[in-house]
Amino acid sequence: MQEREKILDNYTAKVFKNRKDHIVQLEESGVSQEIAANSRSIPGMMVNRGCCYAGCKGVVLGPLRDVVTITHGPVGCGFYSWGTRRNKANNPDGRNFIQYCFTTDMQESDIVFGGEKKLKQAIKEAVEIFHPECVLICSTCPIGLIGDDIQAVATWAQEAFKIQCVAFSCEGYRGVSQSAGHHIANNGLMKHIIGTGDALPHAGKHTVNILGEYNIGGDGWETSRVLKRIGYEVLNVFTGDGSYEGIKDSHIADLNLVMCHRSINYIAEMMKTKYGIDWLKVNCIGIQETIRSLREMAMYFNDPVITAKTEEVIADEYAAITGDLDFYKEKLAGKTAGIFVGGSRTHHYQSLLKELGVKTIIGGYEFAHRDDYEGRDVLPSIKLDADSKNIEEITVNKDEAKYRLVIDRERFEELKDKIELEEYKGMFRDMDSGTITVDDFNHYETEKLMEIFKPDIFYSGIKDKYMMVKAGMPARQLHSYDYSGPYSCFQGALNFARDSYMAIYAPAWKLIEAPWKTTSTLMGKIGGAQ
Ligand code: CFM
Repeated sequence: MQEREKILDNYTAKVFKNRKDHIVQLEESGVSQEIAANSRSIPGMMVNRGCCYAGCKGVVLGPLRDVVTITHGPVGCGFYSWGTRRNKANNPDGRNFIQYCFTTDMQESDIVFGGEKKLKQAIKEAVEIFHPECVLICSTCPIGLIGDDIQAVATWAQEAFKIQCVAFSCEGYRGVSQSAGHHIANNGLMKHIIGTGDALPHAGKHTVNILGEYNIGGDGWETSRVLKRIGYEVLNVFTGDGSYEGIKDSHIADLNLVMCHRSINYIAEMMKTKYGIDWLKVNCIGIQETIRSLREMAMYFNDPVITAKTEEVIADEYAAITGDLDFYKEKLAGKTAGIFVGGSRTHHYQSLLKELGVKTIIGGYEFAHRDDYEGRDVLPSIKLDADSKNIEEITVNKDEAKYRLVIDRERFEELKDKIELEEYKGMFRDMDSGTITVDDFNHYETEKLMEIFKPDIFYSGIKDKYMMVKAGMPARQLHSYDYSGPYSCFQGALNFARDSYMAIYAPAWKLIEAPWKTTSTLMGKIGGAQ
């Protein structure tokens, strides 16, 4: 029996029918296969997904440091999205509001009589105390159910306080996962904030935005440091350590770099249509992938000074880590890994692991779409279901005054064949035959895979991490990096190698044995005799 069948074997006919298309065992290395994705989880199954509100408020909007983001809903939603994602932010002008939790704390009576008054009061208080330039409102499930008009409240607040106020109808149930919330946040930022500034392009400089980089554990800072060394001007990071003031002028960038395709490809596409900005799919996790990304950027700009500096910085950054890295490579060679994360990282980390000599044998995403697995060329063939249609698709048009092409279209076409310009090839093409990929993985499947494959280390999330650890398997969190990081670029690769080494070689693993391995867990007598 193939490993895939072993996992599916225990399911009832109904569950089998649903799950079989979400589990793919690759037949051929480097070749994509079809997978079912972005559909409803089966009720009752312990999955690892978050909700739409989590994707909007927690992932995309939350890291903006100079806006007050108010959670309109019961206090729990605000509380659980407060500081649990390690999107670090600086405090350059004293305006870093992300350490605060702003919520309307809806009570039973507010649910019965409506919460608009309370929301207005919350905005008033936030404006009086913090004086933000912009207030964002994110609604939670009950708000959609009782029908509070948050859009009207936003319009009221703009007039009452002469600030910008944008409301996001990102109720938790809207969509099948946090992915819906990414889309809603992308739409709102595009409609109301991006491009509203009046800055002019910085002539003579190569300016870039980094999209889909949330500065977890300082990744965005490390990537920006390397880019600045080469001579790029990093205009905005979306949205890790990002700012409202900054992204208003993000339309003047020469190139958008897309790190997490899943959460932000909408903005990349819309900025292309509206302002003419090309986007390049980069991956700053792993040494070879970082080098590829930097070289492709240099090819795009085609400036001899930048090209030379790119090689110089690559050589220098690499030389600074090789000695230590060799030690970890030696220790990690031949190990195997499983990676289960959200919608991008399972792909991003495979190249780094390969460089360290670690083979990824199991992969999984919580909420990726088919294009993240199979590549963007499947986009036209993805049928929208009722859940996807529930999310607004906005159309943007060319902004005649701000539209600007940095390179001529002939060169663009030529480059498109050579580099990942406006292209994402997806995760499957970088995986080996026999590898198992699970979409919307649940606890049972994770446990079963562990049992079958027994990887040396598991890179996971918080829900599944302790399940591994209790079974005596080293696990590292790839969402929050377990208080470590950065993991991006060269120095980051070294940090990751060190953390992986420490996890696998921790002496604790030799001292523990799961109790069920040595003692019987079932006691009793057969035959009824006492
Ligand atoms: Fe993109 Fe992310 Fe991810 Fe994501 Fe996330 Fe995250 Fe993630 Mo946790 S935006 S899809 S919704 S890379 S919070 S920074 S680690 S699941 S793989």
